Order: sequence, then C-alpha cells, then structure tokens
Amino acid sequence: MSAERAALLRRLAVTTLQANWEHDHTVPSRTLYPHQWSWDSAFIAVGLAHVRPDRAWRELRTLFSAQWADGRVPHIVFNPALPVGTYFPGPVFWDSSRAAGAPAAATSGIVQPPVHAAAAWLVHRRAPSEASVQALRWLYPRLVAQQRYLTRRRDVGGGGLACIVHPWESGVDNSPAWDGPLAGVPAEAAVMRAYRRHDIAHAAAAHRPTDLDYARYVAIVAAYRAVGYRDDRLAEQPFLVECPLVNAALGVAEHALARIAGVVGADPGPHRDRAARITEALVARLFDPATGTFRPRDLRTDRLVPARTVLGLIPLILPDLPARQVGAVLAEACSPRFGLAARMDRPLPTHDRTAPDFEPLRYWRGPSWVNIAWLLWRGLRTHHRPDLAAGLRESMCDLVARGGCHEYFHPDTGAGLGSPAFSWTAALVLDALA
Ligand code: 9WN
Repeated sequence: MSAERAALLRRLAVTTLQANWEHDHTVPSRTLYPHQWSWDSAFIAVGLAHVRPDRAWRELRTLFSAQWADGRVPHIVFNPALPVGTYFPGPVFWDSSRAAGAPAAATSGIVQPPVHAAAAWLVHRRAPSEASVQALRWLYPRLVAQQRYLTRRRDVGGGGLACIVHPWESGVDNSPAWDGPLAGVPAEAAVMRAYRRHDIAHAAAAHRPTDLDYARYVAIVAAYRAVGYRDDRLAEQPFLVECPLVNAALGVAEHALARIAGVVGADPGPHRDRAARITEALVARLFDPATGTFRPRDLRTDRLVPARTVLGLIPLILPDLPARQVGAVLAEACSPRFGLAARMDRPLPTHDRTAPDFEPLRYWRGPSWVNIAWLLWRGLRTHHRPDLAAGLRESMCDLVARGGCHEYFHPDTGAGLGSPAFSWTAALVLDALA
C-alpha cells in the first residue's frame, strides 16, 4: 500500500474512533451497538494505544470497573444515559442487579473472549510510561480474577478448558459452529414476536442472525438468568461448548500476565505454568488428529462439532502451540477453505468457503471480519511466517481502504457490510499499519 493511501486510511481510522468515543469508553457502533462491549474494548484499546494511550487505559478501566465479584467481565456494560429500547436485549431483560456479586452498573451476565490481558500488554508495550505501569498495577489483579473465573467456574468438562454458555460468549454469535449445539435448545421463532429486535432496524435482516437464532439466544439467557447467573449448576444449562477461540485467548492471556507480572512485581511463574496447561488441554480436547483441525467441543454430546469454521485457525495465537498443530492450522488456513496466501486474491472468510452452508452475507457465517484477520496475523508473526502475515495484513488493510471501517465485508467482493463506522475495524487497522 502506498504511503499516501496508508495515511488516508490512518486518518479515517482515527476519525472513526474519535466519533465513537463516549465519555469513558468507545461504542462499537453508534447505531447498532450503543453501549460498551467487552472484547471490542480490548481491540479498541490496542488501536487507541497508537493515538490516545490515555483513552486506551480509560477504556479498559471502565470495563473492569463493571467486573462482577466472582471475576467475570460482562460482555455488555450498559450506558445508563441511554433510553430503554436502544438495544435488545437491554438492561431490563438481563436484570443483572438482582444477581449476587453483580456490580453497580447494569451489565449482561455473560462474558466474551478474554483478549484483555494481551491487549493491556500491547498497550503498555506500544506506549510505556509511568501512567501505563500504574494502569497495569490496577488491572493486574482484575485480569487474574477474570482468568480465575474462567478456569475455575467454567471448567464444566473437567479437562482444563473454559466452556461458554451462550453463543454470544464466543463473539462469533451465529457461526455455523453453533448450529449443532443450538439445535437442542428449545425455542420457537414465535418467541421473538414478544420482543422487538433492535438490530434489524439498523442492518439488513438477511445479513443478521435469524429470528430462530434470536429465540434461542433469548431462551438461553432466560435459563441462566433464572439461576441468578450462578455457575454452580452449569451442567443444567442448555448450551455448553468449549470454543477454540475463547480457550486460545485464555492461554494467550496467561502469557501476557506473565509479562505484566514482571512489570508490576508479581511472580510470572504460575502464569507460565497455567499457559502451558491450557495449551496442552486445548490440543488434547479440541484438536482432531483425523482431520487435522481444531473444532469446538459440545459438552452435551462430548463430541467435536463437524463445521470447519475460522475458529479452528485461532489457536495459532498461542506461542507454545506444538509444531504439529502449527503445521495443521497452516495447512487448513492455506487450503481453498480459507485461502490464506502471501498474496491473497480474496479476504479471509469466517467459514469454510467450500461448505454448503457458507453464506457470504450473513454475519459470522462467511463474511470477513477484521478482528479475526488481525488475530491470525499476530499468530502468523508469532510462528515466524512473515510471508503469510504480510499477505493477510495487505488483504486486511486493502479491504478497509476500499470499503471504509465497516463491521464486516463480503468475502468475495470485499463490499462493506453491517455498521459503516465500526470501532474495532478502525482500531485494528491502525495497529496493522503501525
Ligand atoms: C451481541 C459488539 C458485538 C460484538 C460481537 C458481535 C455483535 C452482539 C449483537 O456485536 O454481537 O453481543 O447484538 O449481535 O457478534 O462479537 O462484540 O460489536
């Protein structure tokens, strides 16, 4: 990309982040997502570190101020200044204030991938200062509590991995990976007549999860809410899955915490040990030697789900992933299913292009997302594949340079889809350009 094009792109990204800043956090999008979202804030902080490190720390601080007593970091922190009905499901539906250990702020009761420790480390590394050390000191015990929550309360499978109890916890809501595990969730599309979906007032329904998906999302929240979001009887929840993305992020977080511990005067040793155990568990439980792929484990059937989605490539972010699995992930990524190459002819899709249920327009069922490309880009650099990393970076930046800071992109044409001013797209492209 020419220097001039890169400068234009940088300016667009900075303007987008500025426009989405809201007092003490950044909204993912003014129209679709007007509150604070957990993993969005981590990605956003990585981008803000390049232009406003003070805001990067503020972003993380605001999110972790809404952490629950048990260590969970909620996937949404609601902005109390906004009228009820600006997002569905909103604070009334989640009703978090009645749950034990909930914070003062209204939040959801579920989590998202724990990418925050890695983000905090990147922010500090990008802009080290007395303020960043202070920020790390404040965050460190909270990040440790987040890990403790996931590794202790969420290890329903007993194999050393965290499970998710809702597709929203994966961040890739309607991925084909969840079709099997969701099929058993009792819900009818008619349930959604009782609610007004906010998303399809702002985005084409054909690009979003279906009404049946939403009916199931709502049914799962209702089941978890009914037990006060307590995790002592998780096995009774209707959706229980070990996700490769969530668990790879969990392992990377321990690596990042080992580094952060070094800065704040804590012992890095236990973090390194935990990181090694998570990687081992991920390989033991989610890698299928027959197909050479990582796939989510449905704890209700104790089987790996059949769909080969982009989730299977994300374990590459683990620096200690064994060579055999690195080779297998690269083979899958470079196959016609995902088309990774040193010169990519099309953007990285979120689902296997050759699968019959690949849908180029529908959200996480095919379209290309910048956060996923960015994670894989980092993994490729970690595992010394500068050729493929350069190809992916070029493809990612080109997508945004042509289409703008869209939420997601058509995986063939590169056309922008979803929100046109999406924060993590702006933030991560800033990081990729640096
Ligand atoms: C539900 C905010 C979030 C992202 C998720 C993305 C989408 C919400 C929704 O938006 O999810 O949490 O309403 O569809 O799937 O990854 O964090 O950007």
